[in-house]
Amino acid sequence: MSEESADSTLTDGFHLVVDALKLNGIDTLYGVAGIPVTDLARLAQSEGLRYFGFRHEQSAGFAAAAAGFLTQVPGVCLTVSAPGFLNGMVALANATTNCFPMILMSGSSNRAIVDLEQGDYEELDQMNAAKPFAKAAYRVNRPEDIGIGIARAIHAAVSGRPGGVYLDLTAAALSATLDAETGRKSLLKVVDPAPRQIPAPEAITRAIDLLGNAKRPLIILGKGAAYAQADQDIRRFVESTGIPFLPMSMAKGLLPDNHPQSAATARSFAIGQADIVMLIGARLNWLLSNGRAPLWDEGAQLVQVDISPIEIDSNRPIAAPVVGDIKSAMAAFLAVLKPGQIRPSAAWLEALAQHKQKNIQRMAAQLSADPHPMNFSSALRVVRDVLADKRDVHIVNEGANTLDFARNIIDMHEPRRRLDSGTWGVMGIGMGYAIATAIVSGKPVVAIEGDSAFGFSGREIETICRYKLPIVILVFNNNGIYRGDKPGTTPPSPTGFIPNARYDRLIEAFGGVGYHAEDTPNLTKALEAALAAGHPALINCVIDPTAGTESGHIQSLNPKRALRS
Ligand code: ADP
Ligand code: TZD
Ligand code: MG
Repeated sequence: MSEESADSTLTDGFHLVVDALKLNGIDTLYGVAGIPVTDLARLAQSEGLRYFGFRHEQSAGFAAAAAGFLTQVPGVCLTVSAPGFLNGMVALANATTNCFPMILMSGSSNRAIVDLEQGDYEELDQMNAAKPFAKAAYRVNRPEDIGIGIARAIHAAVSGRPGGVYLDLTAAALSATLDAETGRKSLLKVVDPAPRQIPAPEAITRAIDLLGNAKRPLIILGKGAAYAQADQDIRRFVESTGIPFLPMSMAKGLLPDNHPQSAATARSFAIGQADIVMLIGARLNWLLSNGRAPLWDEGAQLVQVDISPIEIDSNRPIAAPVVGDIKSAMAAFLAVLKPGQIRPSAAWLEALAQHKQKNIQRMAAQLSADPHPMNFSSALRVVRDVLADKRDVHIVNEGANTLDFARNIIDMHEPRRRLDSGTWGVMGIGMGYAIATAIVSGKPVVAIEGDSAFGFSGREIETICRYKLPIVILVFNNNGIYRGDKPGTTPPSPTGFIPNARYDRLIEAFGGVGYHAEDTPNLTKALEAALAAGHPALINCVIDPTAGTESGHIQSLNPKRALRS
């Protein structure tokens, strides 16, 4: 029960929301204030919750989603009605797509008017608009239902496959009063919101038997494995079986990228040649070529460890499904695994080692070049080297070439230190993810951003400066989307921006420190200085506009005109 209403015999919807969140250990809100939730944000703050006010709801929502991924507690985003709600919806849909737990809580207008479409201020049937994009959507119409509404939202967000949940808070319910004692009794503290889902023992045996027959086994770790926080057991399983592993981008660091069993530098070879592949918290979606040839051997057999039973057989047959939560599943594997039961063949390990060696040498040549202006490899080599001994630094990464090169060049050594565009390949997560990561971890964050990608959430540099967060933004400025090599044409090219823009000057408007780096020595100096200072900083990193490729590494997904005019 909040201070203000402690002596009174009445409470209201605003107080009940805050009390329900506190009761359930939710201590942070990310949002944009306005009718009808301003008082909710203010009250939350005065009641000891942390409230982070953003400049756009999409970034606030992305922040909530990132916080959910990092902590397993749903991140909560607070927005106003109709347009504010819709601005937050991209983040909610993205959270659902990425299996991140978050709750989008929006105030909504007068139900009687909205439902007859009579034209209320910010009128929209938000709950129904949210449904197709959310794991669940609920509406609270009465103050006495707030406790249940928040409990249901928490359960839905974190149980089973995590996702985004919409909670509609009508203005009437927020401002309605209720007897304080009745209100207190209406609140509930959820018990075991993400219950363990222990896989069936026969599923574990089936998977181990299959892996025991493998000559060329491979483990693919996805961001579900990172989310599950089963770091020790995953590492123990990988190391005790000796199976080579590949991390998906956000699973990098679950085992260090320089681990001898990492097959990341021989990715296509490893996937193409493996006879049995074990997926742990990774879907066979486009990021894994849907499990199809030519990347995959159609004859390979699969083990899939996933919490969602309907993920199994989604793209190709899974010979050994293990449905359960990854923490329980890995513990179960380790409990029954006998020494030497699974043993990759020496020929397989040797072939992988040779491929790795070849690819590492090829990459080394690219990485050692120091062209002027910088290209993606040379600039990222600087970032890699500066971060080499700073393992607490978290990375956020978006763009096309900027994403693809950084994912490969920057090694991760700790779990959940890298967040990126994820399953949708969405641009705009940058500042929201960086802000939440800095808040949740209390550690420095380096956001490696394409210049286009940065533009989607760049307005949040004011937010970063306002909260004095230790975030260093690197804008890889190549004058455009993918590449900006046709400057000054009229009309401007669909992918080109104003050439040689000085993004570093933007952050200076808000008291942050801007750096302009045209070569590798200056980039090294700027990044070292920015990290040492621990203040908000933006480094405008000049990249050769001809260096990138259209669509980065996924050019094959870009349809081309069949007919040339
Ligand atoms: P990536 O993009 O890294 O390949 P995906 O997002 O495609 O990863 O896959 C993540 C998978 O992890 C989803 O299928 C999801 O159901 C699953 N998952 C999420 N959390 C857990 C968990 N705690 N236990 C088991 N599976 C999980
Ligand atoms: N809008 C949204 C929300 N997401 C998207 N992915 C896109 C548009 C399309 N898109 C990409 O897929 S990558 C990209 C866009 C606009 C930007 C690439 O340019 P960049 O990176 O400057 O960020 P590089 O390093 O120049 O390739
Ligand atoms: Mg660019």
